[in-house]
Amino acid sequence: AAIKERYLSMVVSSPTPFRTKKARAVGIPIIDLSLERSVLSEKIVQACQDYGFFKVVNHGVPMEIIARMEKEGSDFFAKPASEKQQQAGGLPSPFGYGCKNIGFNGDVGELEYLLLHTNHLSISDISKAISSINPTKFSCAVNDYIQAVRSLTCEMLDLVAEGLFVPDKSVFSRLIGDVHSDSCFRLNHYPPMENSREWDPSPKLNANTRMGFGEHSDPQILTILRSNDVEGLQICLHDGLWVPITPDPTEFCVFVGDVLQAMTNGKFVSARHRVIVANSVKPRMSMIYFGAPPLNAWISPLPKMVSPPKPSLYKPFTWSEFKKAAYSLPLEDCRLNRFKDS
Ligand code: GA4
Repeated sequence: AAIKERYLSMVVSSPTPFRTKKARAVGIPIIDLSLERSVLSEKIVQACQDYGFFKVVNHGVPMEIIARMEKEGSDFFAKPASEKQQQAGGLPSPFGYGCKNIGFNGDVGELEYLLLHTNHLSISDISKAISSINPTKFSCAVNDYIQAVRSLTCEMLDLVAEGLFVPDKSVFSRLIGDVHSDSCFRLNHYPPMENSREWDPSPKLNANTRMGFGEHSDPQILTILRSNDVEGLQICLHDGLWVPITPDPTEFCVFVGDVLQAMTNGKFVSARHRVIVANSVKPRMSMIYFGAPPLNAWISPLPKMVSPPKPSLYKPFTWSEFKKAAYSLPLEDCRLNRFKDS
């Protein structure tokens, strides 16, 4: 009881950015995708509304596809820094290999990453850069993984449309399934603190944690994240409380992005999240698919989500316009506020 009380007082009294509470205690939804469709659509909509975030189990993505992608990712990050930089550092910005720098506005984190556009051409380009001996091994792993998570994303978006009783059931998934979709894929690698001398680390947040990836929401429609078993991900609840998400390599984490917030006229709010690297011996690695519209797609609140008591919150914008704004602003900016309807 004494420990519990101390824990609770910590939760309540620490300054806002570091107030955290265990995910189980706040009921972060874990949704079983093998459930019946009508139950599922209701659960997903509820989770998107309450948290902008949920986890899925029984998702149907073969473990073999996930494991192959994970192996390619860790093999890449195990290479010497100079090699990673040389092989994938020079690809068209913002894609390719990056280390610590996030975006173009001075944001930094304790991580290295590989950011790829999901079109076949750019994947085959990066694969050739990474391995001249066997370029198809990497591209096959990425293409198989992307194909599997894309269809999972489309399925979940159709369920969202059903749960919202939107007449056009593929209004969201069509944007991601489009051949010109601007979706991207990212591998994030957070080295353990033991390597920190080699890494010239940024100041510690406290005794043994560092900011891996600072607070932000994802600009796209829906994000699907899978990580190894190393912790670090936290999400922010609507009341400002930060919740650590227990890592589970068999599950996927799903985040509502800014575009889905706009299309649902604010019924869903994009999930603010961050990664805090703790003193682990093992690196955290996450593989993240960001489902996005084509660059020229117009985004606006769906007619079904707008009514006299709920007037349109956002003015129409193209994904290209929104993306440009996102890249011109700091990572933590609430960029949708700049697209408010007056
Ligand atoms: C967050 C989600 C994706 O990782 C990403 C990120 C992008 C980048 O790292 O290049 C951004 C960031 C993300 C949001 C605001 C802008 C763009 C860095 C940044 C400061 C690839 C994306 O699409 O937006």
